Amino acid sequence: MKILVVGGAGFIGTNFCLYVKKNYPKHELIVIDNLDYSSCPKILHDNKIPLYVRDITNKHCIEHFIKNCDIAINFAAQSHNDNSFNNPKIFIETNIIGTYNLIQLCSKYNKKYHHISTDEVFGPITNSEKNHKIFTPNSNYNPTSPYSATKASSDLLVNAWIHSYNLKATITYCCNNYGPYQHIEKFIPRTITNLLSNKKPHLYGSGMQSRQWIHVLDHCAILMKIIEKDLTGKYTIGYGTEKTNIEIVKILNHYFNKTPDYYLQVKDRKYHDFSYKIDNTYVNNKINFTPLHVDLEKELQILCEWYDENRWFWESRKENIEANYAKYGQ
Ligand code: TDX
Repeated sequence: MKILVVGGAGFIGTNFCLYVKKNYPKHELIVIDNLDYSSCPKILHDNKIPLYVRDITNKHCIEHFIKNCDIAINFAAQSHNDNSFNNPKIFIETNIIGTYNLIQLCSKYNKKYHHISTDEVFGPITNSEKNHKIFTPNSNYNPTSPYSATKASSDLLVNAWIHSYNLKATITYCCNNYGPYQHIEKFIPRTITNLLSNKKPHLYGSGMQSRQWIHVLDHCAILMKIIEKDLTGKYTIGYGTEKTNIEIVKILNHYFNKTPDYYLQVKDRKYHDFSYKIDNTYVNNKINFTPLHVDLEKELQILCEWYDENRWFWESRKENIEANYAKYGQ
């Protein structure tokens, strides 16, 4: 199978390529990516995975790639909530127009399309709802940030193209991913690289918000099972371990021999979703899957070592990222 990995030089896309190359060597991988600030082409080059610099907002320059693949899997997105509050337009362009271009072309050439969505499209679960609310593929959409609104919009386009144009597509909604090659603007790598730089972690607001954390390679393994089984439909993926943000900071502080309260409480997000909870039943009924990376504390320790050993990946970016956060009091 010829798999077109759209946005394959970003965090999840890179891990997906490495996972497929190692575990499904019979498949051919081709990556298109616009190589924006969060991409890292080096890993693809080192692993001899073909990469073409293309932007999905330009339909003509991606047409050839869709025409010549068996399936396109779309990881390409502006994905950082904090950035979306300050510069929403680029989220609309990449996440909505980009998806529109991809599904138009997949319908035209009768190619299968997989859309990477997110738990955030369902909106927050509040503290009082925590024990009884859980998201399934049939849950209502209620996005609260410009980022999640653009992801929700793109999901709706995919859904409409399935009905209106017979697009053969799948959508997955996964919980928060962690693992190697994640850009250091995100919470876990930002916290680890702060600690590696002798700076305190920055905690937004109370730190009582929680996320379900899944290792990126478990997410990639599920995606490949969905692709291999040639499934259609929508699947929520929530095999992650739930932790509050303050719990994550305390775990990481412990590895760095810091006291649990070694953090800076900074300005909260403009709107900060309290938590999400994702159901696995639908995906479990279709695939046989046991996650491999279930011990979050052990995996976080391995990840700290990875960021320590791979300073080439982040050290030169760190100052700019932190200067940008400082502009907004975070
Ligand atoms: O320095 C920080 N301090 C902090 O307390 C940062 C960067 C974040 N946070 C908090 C905000 C969130 O509650 O940590 C939590 C996680 O933040 P992010 O890493 O920015 O992730 P989140 O907003 O939960 O969104 C992530 O999961 C869903 C991804 O970034 C999205 O792309 C994905 O769709």
